[in-house]
Amino acid sequence: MIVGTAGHIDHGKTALLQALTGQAGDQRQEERARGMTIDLGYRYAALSEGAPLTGFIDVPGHERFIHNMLAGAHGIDLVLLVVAADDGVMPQTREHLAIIELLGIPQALVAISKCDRVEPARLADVQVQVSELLAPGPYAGARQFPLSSISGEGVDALRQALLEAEANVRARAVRGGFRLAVDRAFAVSGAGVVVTGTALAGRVSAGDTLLLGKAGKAVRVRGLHAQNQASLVAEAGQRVALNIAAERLALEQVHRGDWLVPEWLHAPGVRVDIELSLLPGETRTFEHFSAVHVHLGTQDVTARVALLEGESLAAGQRMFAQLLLNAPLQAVHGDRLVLRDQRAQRTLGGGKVLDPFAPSRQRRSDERLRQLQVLRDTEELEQALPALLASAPGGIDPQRLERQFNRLRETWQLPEEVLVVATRQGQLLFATAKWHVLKQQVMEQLARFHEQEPDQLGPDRDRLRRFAALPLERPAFVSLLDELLEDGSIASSGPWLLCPIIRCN
Ligand SMILES: Nc1nc2c(ncn2[C@@H]2O[C@H](COP(=O)(O)OP(=O)(O)O)[C@@H](O)[C@H]2O)c(=O)[nH]1
Ligand SMILES: [Mg+2]
Repeated sequence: MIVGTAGHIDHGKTALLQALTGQAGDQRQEERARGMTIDLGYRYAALSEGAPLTGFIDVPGHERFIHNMLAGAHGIDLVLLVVAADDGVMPQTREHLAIIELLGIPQALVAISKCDRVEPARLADVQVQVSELLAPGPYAGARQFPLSSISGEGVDALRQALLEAEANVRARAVRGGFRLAVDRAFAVSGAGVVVTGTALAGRVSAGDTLLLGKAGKAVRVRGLHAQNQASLVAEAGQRVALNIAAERLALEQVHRGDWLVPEWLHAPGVRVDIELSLLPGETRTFEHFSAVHVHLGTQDVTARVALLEGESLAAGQRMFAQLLLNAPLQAVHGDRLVLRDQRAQRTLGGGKVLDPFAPSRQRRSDERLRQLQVLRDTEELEQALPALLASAPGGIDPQRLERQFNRLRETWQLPEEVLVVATRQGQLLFATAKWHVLKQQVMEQLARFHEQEPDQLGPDRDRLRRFAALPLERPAFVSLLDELLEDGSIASSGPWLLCPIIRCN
């Protein structure tokens, strides 16, 4: 389990982790000396004897919080929101909370710190304040633990709650392809380049080959650490350090923000459709085509936002939107992202990735918006597919879906109503019923052609394709004709296509 801390500066985040783990605050000097196990800002401790190692993220400062939160958020299972009993809820408490809500971190617990400094009546007030703060969001009713990190009072109750959470942590998506968002890279003498990050999906083993960054340089995993311990495999939800090697791989070629993914998953895109939520506290409405910073994993990319359902978005509202990115983003369906203003100083809102390979044309069409609704409302490829196909008249490329959902073909359980059509340019998926309708339409159009052009033997393929004006790319159209020719529904004479006499008249 990975636990992140959040809360206003000086409210006692670091002191609390010290009380929970028994480990002293800033260990960075020491960590630096330990080679590959270096993981700045993280500490690992068992919450009780024999419990697995829990990773705690604690970074000093507000800006660093934001950046680390954005970077590590996918791996965080639980947030400890720390509110000091004397100050109560402060501006950074609100902003941190807004960010963890946007990022979709599954659970939160609240520590009311510095209880040794206040009277019981004040503590009660702050607890009410916190309840009200959380009430409208996903953490409504989150448990609160009044405590003092100095005297240790109340810390054990929180520890117990963390141990319970540890036991219930959701099983992560280990089935997809491995995804690591690189947050640091450094050289270790004797080993070479080491990168650290949180594994967002899948599993990696020593010896695997992965592609690095947008250029997709192939690197081999020579060795790895998971949750700060040497290991042969690491999987989603763990903090990972990978020792990577490739011909002429220099440290300068590896950057924070790079991804490591298997070859089949490597497909950075510059148009990403999302569901955008504007923070409730935003004072200005968000205008179509505003410039923003997009944070996803450890990536920070500037972009413009095309609103798809209107010209502006008011505080607290949601809308489908398309990110027009200035650099490619390696995203998959369901990823959470955060948008900050043009100067990357203020959090505006966030979103959920729906389609990392969004179309540039017809992006606001009814059909497209229907697809986006399906993508918003379903998590699983299998659930989404029939509805996606219903609004994809030209079929869908399965390789695209593999990357969009981070699911290799062999793991799919295709619903019966889905048809796999082989074309000269690879496979396409269609709704079985739609494919039959398309065949009917081609036959009708061919009959109409004969009516209109009685002097001609028939059209050739391309002429029929133009004449029929079906929403099919040429390879799919050719496959469709081949099926019709094969079962005798249409006939041919040289390049000319014709209706068999009996059927046409
Ligand atoms: N009396 C008291 N002081 C605390 C408590 N927790 C933290 N502090 C003090 O508050 C200050 C800020 O704490 P720190 O953990 O650095 O806050 P952070 O910025 O949220 O990490 C330090 O001087 C701590 O000793 C507490 O429960 N009781
Ligand atoms: Mg601190």
